[in-house]
Amino acid sequence: MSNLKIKVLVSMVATALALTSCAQMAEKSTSANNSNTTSAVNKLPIIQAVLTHAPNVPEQITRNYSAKVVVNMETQEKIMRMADGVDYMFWTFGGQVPGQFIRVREGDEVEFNLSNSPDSKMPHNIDLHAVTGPGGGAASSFTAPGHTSVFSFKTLNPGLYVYHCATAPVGMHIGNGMYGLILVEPKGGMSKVDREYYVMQGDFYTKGKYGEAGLQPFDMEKAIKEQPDYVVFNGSVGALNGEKALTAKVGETVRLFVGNGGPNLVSSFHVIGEIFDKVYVEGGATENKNVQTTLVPAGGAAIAEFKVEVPGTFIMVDHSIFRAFNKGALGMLKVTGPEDKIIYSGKQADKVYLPEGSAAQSIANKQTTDTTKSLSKDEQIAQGKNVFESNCLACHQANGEGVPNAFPPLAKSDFLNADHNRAINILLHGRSGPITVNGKNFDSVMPAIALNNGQIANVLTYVINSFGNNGGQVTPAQVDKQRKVAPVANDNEHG
Ligand code: HEC
Ligand SMILES: [Cu+2]
Repeated sequence: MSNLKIKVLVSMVATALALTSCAQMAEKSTSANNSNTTSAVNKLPIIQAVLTHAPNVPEQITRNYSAKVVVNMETQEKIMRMADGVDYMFWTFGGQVPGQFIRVREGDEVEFNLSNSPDSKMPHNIDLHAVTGPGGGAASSFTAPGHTSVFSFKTLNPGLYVYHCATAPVGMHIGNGMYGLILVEPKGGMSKVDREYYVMQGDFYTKGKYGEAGLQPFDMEKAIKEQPDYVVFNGSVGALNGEKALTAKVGETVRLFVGNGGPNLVSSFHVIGEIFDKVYVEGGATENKNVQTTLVPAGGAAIAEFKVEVPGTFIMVDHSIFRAFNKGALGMLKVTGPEDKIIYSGKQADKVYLPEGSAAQSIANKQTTDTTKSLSKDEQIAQGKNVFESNCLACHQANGEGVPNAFPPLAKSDFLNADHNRAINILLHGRSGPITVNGKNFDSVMPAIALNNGQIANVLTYVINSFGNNGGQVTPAQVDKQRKVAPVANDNEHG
């Protein structure tokens, strides 16, 4: 009996489809005047969309005619890295967060094929903000695991748009990473630039606190309270750091397609040391000029363009700044090329300024429960590199070379290599006062940095195995032991 029912249904659907296509044909042939009507349904050339994973963006569109663009996308639920030692079951468009970047042209007809992986546990759909129609496509694209839905839309408005899953509970689908960007280029095209990148922010809510190791489940209560543990670019802490940093050369113009999936937070997107020459506000047609920080709404976007004039590492942040340094909303753009001392001189002088009574400042250093499972030395080095880049690089510099008269070198540091426990104590408690490193005198302040035992062990293991240092290993147990010893006021004179 159920078989019969299905057959009846199928024939009904087929009839309905036939009816619509007839209607479409009739409509098209009348509107197409006396031109060829035979292929009226499919007059547009068919193009298979090239989709890219962040931070990459598909090539700029050069054609000057409309096309039927076929997009194939698969929703996948996947355990991936959230931070070092922290995993999360992400729900994705295309297997990564954010979802694949789609690039089409104003006036195109987009045929969207949304497949839901047979391995999925949940149904998913897609709401594209570039769609004019109910739910932005959501109702027509509701797709059970192991199925494919097809719907089409015409791109009426150019701009940069967010797409996201809109299956109930919507907040949870978005909160697990189901969002991405679709760019509808205006008919006239976009100006040529040297580099284009895709950066998308999202906030995440986990049962464990920031950095707590293991597979972390989604926390609905924190999500409702809008208290994320992680705020990240491109799906994980450090996704745009170190070797994964964006790159450019001096003199080039960079265009960032910036999105914000939310689900909750609004982003104050800023690149430290750069000014956006041009911002397409909210991803629309309005151009703002000379912008320091641009607001990217949850479920919104912005296009930021700037020429890079000097070399260096430019840090991208959500300028709600605790999110950047404590929750992960920090990425990097590395610019190489010749310096321009007129545009930026570099440090010209450094004089010690220590007002009366000043001492090492301590950043709230609550001992976080250390859940780091025991790592191999190589794993420690790999994770320590990330700790270094977000906590030490700013002062001690990218290759540990330090800054003359201000920050002592960690490269080939006789001070560091002589005594690892002393270095542990510096990280635990900070340090101020005179210090001699490699024969050079320094007299400054290093604040204590809120790191847990594992992070301190990893960063020191990384440093002593890098920058020409003598090698070795620092374990979390060793750090724990030092933590329990009362801080020593100043320990630079003995080795
Ligand atoms: C805000 C700037 C700043 C940051 C961030 C910082 N340091 Fe330091 N660090 C200093 C200063 C300044 C000194 C010297 C303090 C003094 O004069 O007594 C120092 C000293 C040291 C020393 C001992 C001297 C040497 O060169 O061997 C070590 C080791 C060290 N820092 C490691 C680190 C590590 C690892 C990190 C990251 C987890 C870090 N520091 C983050 C400023 C900083
Ligand atoms: Cu979904």
